[in-house]
Amino acid sequence: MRAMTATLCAAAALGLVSVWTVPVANAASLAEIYSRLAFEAADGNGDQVIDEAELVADTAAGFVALDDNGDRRLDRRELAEPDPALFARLDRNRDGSVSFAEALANKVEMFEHVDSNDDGVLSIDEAIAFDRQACVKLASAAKPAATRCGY
Ligand SMILES: [Ca+2]
Ligand SMILES: [Ca+2]
Ligand SMILES: [Ca+2]
Repeated sequence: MRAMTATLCAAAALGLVSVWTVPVANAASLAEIYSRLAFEAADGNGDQVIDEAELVADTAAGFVALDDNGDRRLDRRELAEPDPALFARLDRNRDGSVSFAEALANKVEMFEHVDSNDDGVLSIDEAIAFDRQACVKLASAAKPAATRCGY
């Protein structure tokens, strides 16, 4: 299960793609199942919370899985031609590719925002909120009606 989950999560771990945009009737339950699987995969020590070290490890795993040519940068092709607005948000120094530092900066920002009780770790409920926020960001960056969140 973990290997399959890792593949499924690779892109979503970076907040770059989202299965929360799947336009099916039961998308809400799919989204929550996905969030729980992603949470389990990211919770390396199994203590039911995701700390910042686990977030870094999860982001790194996703980054490596997407980096087809191994140059430690994600270009548009490796990101499956993302929406230009989304890409621009990730590519902070505007050099045309997303470095690990840029990908991580995006994740850490979201982590801090979603850690609503400020205890420095994400619970499952906060993680679901985190996923939902990633989806909303994607949906707002995407063309209207092209995607919608499963929550
Ligand atoms: Ca943990
Ligand atoms: Ca690359
Ligand atoms: Ca860049």
